[in-house]
Amino acid sequence: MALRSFFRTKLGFSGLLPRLSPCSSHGRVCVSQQRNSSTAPKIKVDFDQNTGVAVMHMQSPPVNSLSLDFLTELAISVEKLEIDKGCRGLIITSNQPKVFSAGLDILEMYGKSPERCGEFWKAVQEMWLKVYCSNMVTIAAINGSSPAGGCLLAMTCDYRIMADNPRFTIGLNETQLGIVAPFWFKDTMINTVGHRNTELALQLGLLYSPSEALKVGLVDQLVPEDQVLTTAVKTMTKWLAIPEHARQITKSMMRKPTMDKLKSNREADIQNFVSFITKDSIQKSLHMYMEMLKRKKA
Ligand code: CO8
Repeated sequence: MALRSFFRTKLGFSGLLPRLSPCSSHGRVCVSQQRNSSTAPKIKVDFDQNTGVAVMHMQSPPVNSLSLDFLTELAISVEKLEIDKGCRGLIITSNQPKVFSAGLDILEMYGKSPERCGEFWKAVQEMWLKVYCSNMVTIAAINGSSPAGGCLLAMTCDYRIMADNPRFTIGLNETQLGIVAPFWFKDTMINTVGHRNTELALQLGLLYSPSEALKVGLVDQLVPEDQVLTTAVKTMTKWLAIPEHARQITKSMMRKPTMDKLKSNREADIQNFVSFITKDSIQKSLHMYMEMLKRKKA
């Protein structure tokens, strides 16, 4: 079955082309919707057949925010690599300066219909399931800031290497936007940094500097900015030297309960998200947050 129709029929994706909602009255929103509707590939994959390692470059300007199109492209790229038996390792990195990923595209959650919000959330779930449950070794080469969904994407990998630049931050800052990280974001973080650190991080919406992130175990290694990718490639060699079957079973044993929890609650989780995000008070918080981002820039 062609991959595109596989995604449409098995996963319920509606295809790669964006479905744009009518432009909101806020000029800024319209501009960014145009940005999201760009047909340029948002993901570039370099696969080295000799080493069995693929490097996935996120290249969605300006900040690799995870829009519906972006998430769909990412999930399809991971799926393609997953079914290629020659591919054993995946490194995820960014081609955007200073930013790994700004997390979920806020414009996908603002002023959208419940149907569109549901479609978006399904794609967020799909991205997480594809990467968290991958049989491949996955390494996040975090060469810039990585808030919220960007942090989730990094935590979904097996190992995290971050650029040692104090201007970069990483964390699940959802409460700062007036929203609540869903249970599987929380579970992924608990599995990474433990219960107490997660409680502090989530309630306070903490964004950690690289050294703080290393201290709590949110990232595994810090290296100079220009060595993030080369270190990821070297680290991958070590991981790939472990007997593959044993490593894969071990990974599955560690992650399956978390994965099963979402798998058996997907529809309810989508409904929760839609009813939460479309509330007037939450829409207002998102609007204020976007205004704050704009003011910060001015
Ligand atoms: N979505 C959409 N647009 C964004 C986002 C985003 N997440 N982040 C930044 N942008 C836009 C900015 O508004 C700006 O737009 P414009 O050029 O039109 O003014 C452009 O990208 C560039 O942004 P900056 O000037 O701020 O770029 P910097 O390089 O100075 O900073 C940062 C980059 C650090 C990434 C900064 O942009 C930032 O902090 N962004 C916000 C990140 C954030 O808080 N993301 C949270 C998203 S929510 C999420 O991921 C999980 C939600 C879970 C939902 C659960 C509900 C139940």
